[in-house]
Amino acid sequence: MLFKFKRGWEIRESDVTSESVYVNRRSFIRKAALGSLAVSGGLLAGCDEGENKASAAKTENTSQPSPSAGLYPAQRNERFQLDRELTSEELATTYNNFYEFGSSKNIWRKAQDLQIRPWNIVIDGLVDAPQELDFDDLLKKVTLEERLYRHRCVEAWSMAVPWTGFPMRDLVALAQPQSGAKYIRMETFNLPDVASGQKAFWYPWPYVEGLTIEEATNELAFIATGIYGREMPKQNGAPLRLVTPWKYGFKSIKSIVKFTFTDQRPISFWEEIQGSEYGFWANVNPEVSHPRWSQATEQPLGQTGRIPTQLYNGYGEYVADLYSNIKGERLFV
Ligand SMILES: Nc1nc2c(c(=O)[nH]1)N[C@H]1C(S)=C(S)[C@@H](COP(=O)(O)O)O[C@H]1N2
Ligand SMILES: [Mo]
Repeated sequence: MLFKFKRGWEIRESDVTSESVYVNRRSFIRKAALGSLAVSGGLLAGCDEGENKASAAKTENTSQPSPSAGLYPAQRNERFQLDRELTSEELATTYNNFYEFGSSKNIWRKAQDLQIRPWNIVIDGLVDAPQELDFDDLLKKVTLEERLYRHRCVEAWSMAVPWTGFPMRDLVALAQPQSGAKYIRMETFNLPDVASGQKAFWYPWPYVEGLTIEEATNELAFIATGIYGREMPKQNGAPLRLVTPWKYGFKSIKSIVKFTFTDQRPISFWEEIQGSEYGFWANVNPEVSHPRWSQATEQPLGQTGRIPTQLYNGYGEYVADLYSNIKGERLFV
């Protein structure tokens, strides 16, 4: 109901060149080549089910009782202050990128099909403590806190939300990486029968992302398990997702099932699709444009008017040192 009227800030889907345009163009070419390939509804960009009518309450997981619900809300860590208003919970939980459930922003209903309990997490590779553990057992080994962070999508929309979670360095400590481990490769589930976007064979499923160990142990790198003082809604990447607020949003991989410590730089989902548009580092920089979007300004969800984008999304004091000795690399987009 709330969204029957046009939002002032609104970027209509028809006005947005989504992250999927390149692949969809490619998919049309492939389909033409394959001739009579039947395309089932909903797999292509723009096949939206209509207006968002969600209320945040409706997005709550009602199918299973959660053993960890009592951990929320967690105490706020006041070190991380915002320079802007929080995005409304309703917008942040109904305007999403989660290509596993389709390439529109309106995937929150479909995402409810994801079963998040039990949720097995694999930690493997170059570590002294390889392990498989249940998500709720992982939560017993960490201390949850709330952090207010900005989020900047490469599509040039942004939000500011209260995440609940724990520092990624605590997960790294659990794994006990060996000295040869230089990167952490993360992977999302691969369940095409549940997440119909994964039936789109032109995407390199499962979604993969990666960080260097230095990035992952930077104090900003966060594993989020909740948002707005409650458990993570499925559409935002339940039960656990990465949050790296100085990088473009596509780095913040959702619904992670595996952390692999490796000496090889991981090739991420979007890099595999179009490496010239989505590099490994993908740090926010208003001066480095993406081929399809200027990065100079951004549209905060829920606001009228654009605002300037900041280098490292305003987090340079925390992360600029990570990159000061890296030469000859494309650090931005
Ligand atoms: N597994 C997975 N993780 C993902 C994505 C995705 O499609 N699949 N989209 C990314 C992009 S492009 C953005 S901007 C953020 C969006 O997070 P939000 O929906 O919670 O705002 O999730 C990122 N993580
Ligand atoms: Mo994004």
